[in-house]
Amino acid sequence: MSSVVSYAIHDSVGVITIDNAPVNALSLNVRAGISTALKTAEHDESIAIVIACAGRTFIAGADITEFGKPPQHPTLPELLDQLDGHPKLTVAALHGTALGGGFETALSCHYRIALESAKVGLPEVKLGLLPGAGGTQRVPRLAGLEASINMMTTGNPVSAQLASTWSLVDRVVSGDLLDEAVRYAKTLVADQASHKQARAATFVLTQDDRDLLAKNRAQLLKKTRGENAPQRILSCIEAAADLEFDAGIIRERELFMECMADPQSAAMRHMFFAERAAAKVDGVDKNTPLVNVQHVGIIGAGTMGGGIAMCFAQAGFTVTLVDMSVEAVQAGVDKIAKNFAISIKRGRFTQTQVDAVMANITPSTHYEDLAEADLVIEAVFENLAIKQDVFRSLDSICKAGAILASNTSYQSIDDIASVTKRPEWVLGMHFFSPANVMKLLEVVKGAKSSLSVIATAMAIGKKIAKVPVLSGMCYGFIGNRMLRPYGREATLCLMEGATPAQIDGAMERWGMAMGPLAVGDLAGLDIGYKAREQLTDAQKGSPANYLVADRLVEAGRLGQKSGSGYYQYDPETRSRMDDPLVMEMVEQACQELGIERRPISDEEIIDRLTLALANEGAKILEEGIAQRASDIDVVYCYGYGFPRLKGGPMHNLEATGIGRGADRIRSFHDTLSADNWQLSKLLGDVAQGTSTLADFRHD
Ligand code: T1G
Repeated sequence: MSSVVSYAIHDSVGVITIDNAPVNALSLNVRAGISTALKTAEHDESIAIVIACAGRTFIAGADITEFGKPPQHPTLPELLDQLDGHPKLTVAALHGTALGGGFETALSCHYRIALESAKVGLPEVKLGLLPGAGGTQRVPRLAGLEASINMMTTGNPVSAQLASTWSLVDRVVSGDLLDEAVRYAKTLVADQASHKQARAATFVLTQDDRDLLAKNRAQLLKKTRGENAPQRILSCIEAAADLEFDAGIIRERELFMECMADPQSAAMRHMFFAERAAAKVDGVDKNTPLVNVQHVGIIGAGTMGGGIAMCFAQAGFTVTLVDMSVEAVQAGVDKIAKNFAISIKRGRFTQTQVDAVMANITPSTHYEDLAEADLVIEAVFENLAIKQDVFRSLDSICKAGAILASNTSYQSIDDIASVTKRPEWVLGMHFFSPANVMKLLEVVKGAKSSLSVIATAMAIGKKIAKVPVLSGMCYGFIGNRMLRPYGREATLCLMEGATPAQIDGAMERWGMAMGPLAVGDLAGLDIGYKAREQLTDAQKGSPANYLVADRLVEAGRLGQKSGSGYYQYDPETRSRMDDPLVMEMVEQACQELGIERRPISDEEIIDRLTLALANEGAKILEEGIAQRASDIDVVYCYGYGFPRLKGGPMHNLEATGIGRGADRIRSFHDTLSADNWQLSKLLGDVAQGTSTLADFRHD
């Protein structure tokens, strides 16, 4: 046997055990090992076969790292053909998360037994793919239409119990899985149970079913903003009804190969690995000591502080939520309870679960209650002096060895750390609003932040189900620093000839979750207004960048919260409506500034905004603020609604051609603004082929 697959007979049952850490992915040596074991079992004295896995999970899928390389035999479809046609009765023993090709392997067995804690799923759609080893043909035959649509277009795993109601799992057990599986196999043989093959089951679509498929096609196209894989999955499900099994497999393979060749899948596979790479910090390894954090203090019970408290309480931490007055902290707790009540209504939590989480939160108006906290996160008003006062107090009250973090969006971590005697224990933990929903967490290291403190913050980010990305210190860190040129170009497109609806529409049709001006209205135009009040005219740049935004705020048009900003908002539905008054303000400002408006194409809007992001991202990379280009992609996809099917601003630039991008930036430099469009050195080098974004590391 190979090192990753072993075979032995237990109590007359041949047991194939896969041991390929960390997730038993179906790499070539695993496929070859299983194939060899099946051949051996065909002729030995075993009466049945069990396929099981060592480690924390049954096979979690094909080996994604092999994608894009020439296929190596046996391919997974070849292996599953061998398994499906095996002369002996086969049983898959499932624990952990049997996913993708792993669950397809189980579906090619005659029976499936699972631990009650196990989950099964077909997450390929999250990679821009589809189950390409028979899953789209077997699941409909076993589980029917609605379960198939649910499993394959959401990609979300389901419990073994639910899978058993869909006939995808035959037995759910607790206790020793291998013992139970061997016993189950022996019972099946003794009972002369049939060699149940999914391919033999029938799957028929009624007209109502076909109407449901058509409805799902339309819904998914809108909901995913143009992802192709879900559409191809629905076509596979239709093929499962319209074609014989083998013909359906051929159709599935055709559509799977279309997915594999689709830039959307390359982008989504890039994001899969980018998210995991982001958790790795240069200089940190498994020997880096982590601070033990159980008790978390949060200063500020406002929107951000309350949302942050929810994240930690849900993850089981003890939380002390502090604000200046009983009314303020109680208002924060009430808001948290209200948010959880909505989750209960949506069926996400039970009341019992919420009660347990709420019990983790203790309100307080005394910093002294944080004396024994292991980590304190400050989430007060975005003003440096106020934050420094908070950190002075915390520094004198909190125990030695407590981490002091700021949720600041812009302030210097070094300026904050400088007022403490423990700068090594100070860093930024920048959450995104709403903090209990948005996945991104920017961990911002100060000049003196220790590696242990940084590593602890990154690990805690994962514990509270966030996607942590490390950022160095600069104004706006990674995300908000890139947002400035992005917002600048949106404003200038508005001044130079476009309308809010054209700008936002172009970006949303391109794939952004929300257009830039609508985002401004959502966040509140007064935030930028207040930030600009602290800047000199020179720092603010050309008045064209902000004149209209200032005038909107001065007219009381703060955005959604005041009912109008760049748009009018329906008070009931909060849907946005164009407002001629805005264009009057724009045209007035253009006259004052001598700007002659011109037609601007959607393509120019998209190029200016996406290249503004990528060019600033390249500068951030050159300066060592971000560790790697893919970290920047993670920031934008998880914190700013950048479409995963484009893979983030840096991946998108490479996918659409860095040479073209560099040329467009140079032309913007010459035709729009030399100041705004300085091509980053790194992009210039990469465009010449002297380095790649993926390989770049700040020395
Ligand atoms: N292939 C290769 N490496 C994988 C992998 C996979 N399928 N899944 C995980 N890894 C690596 C991951 O990069 C990380 O590496 C380490 O394992 C731990 O992962 C034909 C075509 C199973 C729920 O999409 O959802 O089958 O960073 O940090 O949080 O139809 O991994 O340590 O070097 O995520 O405990 C379908 C993807 C593939 C499942 C575990 N399967 N994986 O989560 O650990 S396509 C998937 C996951 C397919 C067939 C199709 C999760 C997990 P490193 P981790 P985790």
